[in-house]
Amino acid sequence: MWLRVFCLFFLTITQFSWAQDKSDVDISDSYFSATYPMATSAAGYFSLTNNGTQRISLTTILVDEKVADKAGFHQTVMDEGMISMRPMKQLDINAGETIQFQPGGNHIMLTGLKRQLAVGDSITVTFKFAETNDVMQAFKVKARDNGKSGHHNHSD
Ligand SMILES: [Cu+2]
Repeated sequence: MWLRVFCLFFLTITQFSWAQDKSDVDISDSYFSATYPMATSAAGYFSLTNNGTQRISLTTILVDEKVADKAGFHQTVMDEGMISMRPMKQLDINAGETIQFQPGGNHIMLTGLKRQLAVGDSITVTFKFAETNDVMQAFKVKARDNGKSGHHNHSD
């Protein structure tokens, strides 16, 4: 009995480390736009490649609760000539596919922002997938690019 418990435990640990070392998810160019002192929301961008052989689904994005109440991912859509944002519930990424979150398009949205994001800060973001392990990624804070951000503040 004890032996069996031990074996199960060991197996779990091994699988976990294996998956962590060989993550099929590669995230790069990850950053948040710097915010003004009283801002209550912030937008972040990245590109993500699925190097695995299966389609994966991004379901949840998390940040430290000291940074913001809530993180999510949004789609920018044209709605009767108006640019608006829509929360996405999940995002499928095919095997070998790279998705890009960039200004004017899809973005990570922090709401209930609790501190200013200043240039040079680093914010850790956790990506959760339906099929594979969490991926933690450092996001740098970069100066906001006012000219082409096309991003509107939320009230929620
Ligand atoms: Cu948004």
